[in-house]
Amino acid sequence: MTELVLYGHPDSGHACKVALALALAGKSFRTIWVDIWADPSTRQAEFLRNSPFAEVPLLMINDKPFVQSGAILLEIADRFNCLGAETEDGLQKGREILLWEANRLGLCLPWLRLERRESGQGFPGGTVDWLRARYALDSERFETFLGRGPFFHGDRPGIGDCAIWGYTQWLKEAGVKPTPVMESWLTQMRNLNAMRTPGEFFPESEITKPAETDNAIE
Ligand SMILES: N[C@@H](CCC(=O)N[C@@H](CS)C(=O)NCC(=O)O)C(=O)O
Repeated sequence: MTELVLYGHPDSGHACKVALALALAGKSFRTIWVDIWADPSTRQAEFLRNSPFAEVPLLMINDKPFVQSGAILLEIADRFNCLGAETEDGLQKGREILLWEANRLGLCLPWLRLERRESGQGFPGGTVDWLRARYALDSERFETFLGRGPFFHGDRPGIGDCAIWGYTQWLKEAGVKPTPVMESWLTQMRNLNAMRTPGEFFPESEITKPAETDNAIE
């Protein structure tokens, strides 16, 4: 049996992407809450030993560390043959969405959310306009990528859906609006049996049981 330990925090969309993927894959995993708002040097020693930038998510698979949310999603899909990786086309689609998300929605949404959280402190003039302009284009392209849906991977969600969910779950907190197509995808995502709130995914050190759902792959 594979031992899975995920270090994360409920404010981290990157960590939520990985937690959702494990839940959809029907895997048992333990989560360890890391204080991402504290001085990095105060974080757990095992975490600091294994996460080179002291960032979440860190996924330990049988004691081997995996970092960078996109790379972790690909590892999960490939290792467990799930979430799109069951077919060549699905895996290719997953890779394309992951890299697009990291460069686009995964850039503008976390910063727009942080800007509101910090009431603009430390953000040079023009930053928000630039990020919002990027979001406007990203939300159009979201629709192109989604195609006929209902999920990015077709009838069932895959790693691409997990990646895009990471920060689109907080559009309101980022001060932007979803398009109608985004809204309907977000509703489908929220209704997945494996879905949990960030706080449910990352309570302090608790075993997160796999959801018994139609979405579970095994
Ligand atoms: N590119 C990384 C980004 C990870 C990241 O930015 N993690 C943030 C939380 S969302 C973090 O751990 N911040 C704490 C810090 O930098 O001290 C990924 O995709 O995993």
